Amino acid sequence: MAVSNEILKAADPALRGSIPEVLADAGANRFEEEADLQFLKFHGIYQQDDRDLRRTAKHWQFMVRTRQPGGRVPREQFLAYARLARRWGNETLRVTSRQGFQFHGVLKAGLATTIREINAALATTLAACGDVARNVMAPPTPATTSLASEVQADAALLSDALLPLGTSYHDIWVEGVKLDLADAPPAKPDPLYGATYLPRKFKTAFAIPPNNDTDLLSNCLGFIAIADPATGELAGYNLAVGGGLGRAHGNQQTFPRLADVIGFLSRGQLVEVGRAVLQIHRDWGDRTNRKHARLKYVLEDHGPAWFRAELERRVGFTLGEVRPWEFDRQGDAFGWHRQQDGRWFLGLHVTAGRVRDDADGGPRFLAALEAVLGAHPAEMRLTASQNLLLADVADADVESITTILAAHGVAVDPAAQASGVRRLSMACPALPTCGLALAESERWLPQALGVIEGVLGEYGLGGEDVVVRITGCPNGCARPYLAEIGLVGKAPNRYQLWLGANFGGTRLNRVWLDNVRGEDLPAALRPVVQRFAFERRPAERFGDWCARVLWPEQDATAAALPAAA
Ligand code: SRM
Ligand code: SF4
Repeated sequence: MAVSNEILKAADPALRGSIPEVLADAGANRFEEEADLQFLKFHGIYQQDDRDLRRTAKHWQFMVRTRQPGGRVPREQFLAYARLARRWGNETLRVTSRQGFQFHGVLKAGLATTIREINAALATTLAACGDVARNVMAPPTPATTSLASEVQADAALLSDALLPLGTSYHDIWVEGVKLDLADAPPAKPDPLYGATYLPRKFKTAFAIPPNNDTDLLSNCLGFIAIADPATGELAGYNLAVGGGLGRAHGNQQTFPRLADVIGFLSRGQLVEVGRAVLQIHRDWGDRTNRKHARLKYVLEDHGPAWFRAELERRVGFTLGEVRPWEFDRQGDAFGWHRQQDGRWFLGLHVTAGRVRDDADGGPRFLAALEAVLGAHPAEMRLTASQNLLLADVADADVESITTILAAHGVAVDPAAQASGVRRLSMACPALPTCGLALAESERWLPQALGVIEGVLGEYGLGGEDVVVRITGCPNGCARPYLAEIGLVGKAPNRYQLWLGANFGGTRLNRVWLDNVRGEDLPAALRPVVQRFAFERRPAERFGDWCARVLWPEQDATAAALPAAA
């Protein structure tokens, strides 16, 4: 039996519901119809309430998510976002784990203006959420290899090619509220998605080996850039399909899964292959059970060989065999670096992605970025690890930017920005905005990292880089299952402790302890950190040691690379 989301989409393929009327009703502070709440997601909007204030009354507000292919945010766009966050949001902008921005705390009175002005800044929130292809991720670091700009261009091309066209987004948010629905164009099935869109969300990423800075294998669709060994030019991509991390506590039918790498394609085949993979999800995804509806379960149920044959049948050509590739690292570049074109870029760590002005005398990050981009031509780029870069900076501007940042309490030297553990960390928003949060995440992150650094320090591992990621529930929005230490919320102040993913993002971690109270985290970590300190091989990372020693039945080396189909 189709689940209710399927019935709602089928009944109104334009995804309009009564959104225009509720928007026009100044007396309404929220949407009440289930159809509206679901359709808003396709428009990049979530209705939320402030969970800190729930005991008194529900304080309705909205989260708005932008779509930034490859994490690119032109200067004028950022300045518009900052103005909107100050005027209509909670005066923060949040860099997401998929290289987008989120506004939190937007009241209904400001919702239409916020979305209209985001579009006026030549950005969109369309398809930032919902059962469609989400923001396409790509390595944001400017030209550290000759492939970087071509991969960025391909990500933008594919992002456009995967956008839904048939929704009422532009009618409602860009052209203005239409009250007379009789005037609205008749709903036509979307040319790519059909009438009922996808069974579930669909995620795409690019990466350039050996740096897996987009956690490529956790995506439904992934393109691993392959350079021609003779020329160094971009030859094409290895195709990865069927990754995904979301799971539910106590439901063994749900699990994190890494993508299978099933073939090689040329750049010219990119759009056709991308659209065909999306349509396999559309046609084969399980529409009867949203917990089993992601593309990863199609791969799990039918296997990579079946998938490749189905894909080749649809596109009418054969994929090449998988070319050699290896991911051995992740992470962003911090501090000032030269670009290949001679200009500069600056990598800045943002704790849990939250760009804000600290009210207690800490860094005024939002104001700093407004001042820098107000005065200097530079492009902002968001990273998949919730950090940001300022790119394309001229020689002459480096000193002035450094000075402006310092005046706002923002350091540029990597070590002064944050410790290695902190720079690699991520946390999802969780409380108070996320309606699905079971435990704190973003707000607990600084304290939890302090605890972890303290335990590392006790065993002489003070300078050790360990990837720590926290989420407030098992959905896995900060990709905790690809962390060396993952903490996954179970209940208030209670977390599962996952250990043992690798630094290249090619091996998932496993549950080590199921129910750790926040204050018991040091005691939970000490035994493993102590053994690691004494037993590690030279230069062995914490995650690799955990996989080798805690789960000896699993061959950590073999598991590190997904098999070709
Ligand atoms: Fe997520 C739902 C935040 C990346 C898996 N995610 C949500 C919602 C919208 C909660 C809800 O449904 O009510 C969260 C909004 C919280 C808030 O207050 O802002 C939310 N997800 C986020 C962000 C902002 C987390 C972050 O720390 O940055 C990320 C936005 C990315 C973007 O710009 O598009 C975000 N979410 C992810 C990722 C990581 C990724 O995609 O690389 C995952 C795991 C990968 C995956 O999809 O498998 C992820 N989010 C989920 C799931 C579980 C999906 C599943 O297959 O089970 C949900 C719940 C759902 O869809 O039902 C969810
Ligand atoms: Fe919310 Fe869970 Fe995602 Fe965190 S992981 S933002 S708690 S859905």
